[in-house]
Amino acid sequence: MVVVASGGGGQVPVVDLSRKRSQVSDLIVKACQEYGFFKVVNHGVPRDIIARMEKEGLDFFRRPATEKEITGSVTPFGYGNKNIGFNGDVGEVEYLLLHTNSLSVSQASHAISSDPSNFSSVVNDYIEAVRDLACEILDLMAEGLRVPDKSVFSNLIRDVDSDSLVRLNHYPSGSGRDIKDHRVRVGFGEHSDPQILTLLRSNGVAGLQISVQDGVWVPVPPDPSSFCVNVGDALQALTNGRFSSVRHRAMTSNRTRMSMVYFGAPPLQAWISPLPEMVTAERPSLYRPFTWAEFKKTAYSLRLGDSRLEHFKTH
Ligand code: GA4
Repeated sequence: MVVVASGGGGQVPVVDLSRKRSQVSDLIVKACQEYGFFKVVNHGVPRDIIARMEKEGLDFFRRPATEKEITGSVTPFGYGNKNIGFNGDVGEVEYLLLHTNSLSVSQASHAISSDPSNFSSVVNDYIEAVRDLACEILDLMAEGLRVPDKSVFSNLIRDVDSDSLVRLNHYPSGSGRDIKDHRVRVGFGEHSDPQILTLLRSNGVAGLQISVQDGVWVPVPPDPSSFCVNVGDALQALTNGRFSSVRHRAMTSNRTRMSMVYFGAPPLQAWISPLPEMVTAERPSLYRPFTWAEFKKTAYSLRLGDSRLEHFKTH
């Protein structure tokens, strides 16, 4: 693992997926234990698939506000502006949030694009490519953790009923006045992702920050050729706390940033509980079993920055 110094003096782990498999899996486990976050390079997602998805996103956000608002009618998925979740969280961000199942993508594409069949095929290609990458990373994690069934994590997000999402976040550049005002510079406030694994790709504009310890924010240097990988709450529970879901946030700047984020999630009815191999007499189960549906319901009843796993602790 190469640890790269970031602009702000902090460091983020970088994993080169073209290296020897056993080394890669050990480095991934180390990064997930220490940070819950790493960057992958040489990930194999074709550049044209990323570029086509980026173009669809930019074309959409460039449209007049009134046209974009109409897309909001595909609720709970569709266009959002500033409002995040349903409990009063706001940020300097507009976004498109889509479920990854192909029926959902196809339905949304009619509201989002003037060429729905092209939009669907671009989005489906992107989803398939990042899902494959997420599954590969999850298999490497299982191998590094020496879990006998190396597909134990990836099976959850490969399931046809997986509740995975894809999100395009567009952070407009702030005006000079905004930049001096710290309160309006938060694009997407501090939180952890509820799902299993998140893969984020952004354009070459800085903004993403990860929390390495309470109150210490490390900027992640922008790198459009890599993917950022976040451990989500569900993976923290599955690993009985060996991996920690990373708290992160996005800040705006004087340049427009767009990120494309895939959230790998289990099916709604799937049970999440610490894997037996992760539970020992010295390290008893930290979390009670819960279904993904139950966890999601809790997540949506709380604020963005709240800790959701707290509600599922055994003691
Ligand atoms: C954070 C990760 C994903 O973007 C998301 C977000 C969701 C939303 O924007 O609707 C949530 C947020 C996210 C966590 C807590 C709840 C749900 C907003 C919110 C206050 C789509 C997700 O799955 O959880």
